[in-house]
Amino acid sequence: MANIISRPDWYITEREVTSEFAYRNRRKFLKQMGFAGGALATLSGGLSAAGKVRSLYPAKRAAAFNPGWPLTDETVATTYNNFYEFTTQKTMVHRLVDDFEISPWKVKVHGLCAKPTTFDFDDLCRKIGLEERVYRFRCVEAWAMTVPWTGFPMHKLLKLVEPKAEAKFVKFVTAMIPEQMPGIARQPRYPWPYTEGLTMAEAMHDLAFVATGIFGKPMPKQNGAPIRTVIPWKYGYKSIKSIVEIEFTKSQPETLWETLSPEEYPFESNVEPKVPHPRWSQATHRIVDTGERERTLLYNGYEKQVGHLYKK
Ligand SMILES: Nc1nc2c(c(=O)[nH]1)N[C@H]1C(S)=C(S)[C@@H](COP(=O)(O)O)O[C@H]1N2
Ligand SMILES: [Mo]
Repeated sequence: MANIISRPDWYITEREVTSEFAYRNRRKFLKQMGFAGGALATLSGGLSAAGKVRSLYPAKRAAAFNPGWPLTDETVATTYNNFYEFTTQKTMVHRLVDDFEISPWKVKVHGLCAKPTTFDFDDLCRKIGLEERVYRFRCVEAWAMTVPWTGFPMHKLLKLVEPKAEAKFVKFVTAMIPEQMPGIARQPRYPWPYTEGLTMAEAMHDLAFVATGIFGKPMPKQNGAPIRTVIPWKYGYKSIKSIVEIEFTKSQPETLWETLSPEEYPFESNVEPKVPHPRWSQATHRIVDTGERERTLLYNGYEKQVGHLYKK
């Protein structure tokens, strides 16, 4: 979704695939040379240092969410990122997150609820507890990966503050710290902070997940540390990173992408292979580490679980 006016996205994507392969070859080379450990330590920089919650990892994998899909290569999943607060160049995000401070971290949950609360991130993890779920993840740019996420179902968090009956939507807000996030100043016309939203029914669905880690470890900063959402039946941009605020609202919240381009990135944004993006097909996607093409399934394969939410 980079450069929504000046350049089609597939251009960016293909260019970055090339650099991804170049990177992987370099890694192979380093491995042959016996430097793999050092190279990986540098390249996966940005792991959360939240010491107290570290003992919660690795969390137990929930059997119902372990369908046996091959997992995406961990290095690819943590070095090929969309996080525009840092840069629009996917393979560079992980190199720009060092100054981003994620501890201590607070999440304010407020709006139409009986018990608005500002949670300390570490306390929240220990209070709710963590589990692991393997989900398919499909970006609107037609690439996909399969990731073991650690965290908890969103409803467990939302219920803590007792949402009121008038609450129809949930709005999410990402941290906006321009001194630590160099991408913000580079896109001055974007309506920062990054915001996203769900209907109440979507947010309370058991598949809607709040992730605090991946691959059995605390969330790398480039993947949205310390806390992000994962909504596996919607395009990737609905899964908002580094959340500082959650608000229950009566009316549909504005989102960054819908504000920028409503025809391309509407509020609902379910994965629907038959509904093309105005500039490309959504019928297939590329598996991000193997490069294989696959058919995209309705609701990213989660039709059985979420289809009832959208029956008209
Ligand atoms: N705050 C914020 N959240 C964000 C984004 C972003 O730029 N900023 N990019 C989105 C997009 S387009 C995708 S595909 C996913 C990518 O998540 P990943 O880097 O963990 O794969 O994050 C989403 N969440
Ligand atoms: Mo995306």
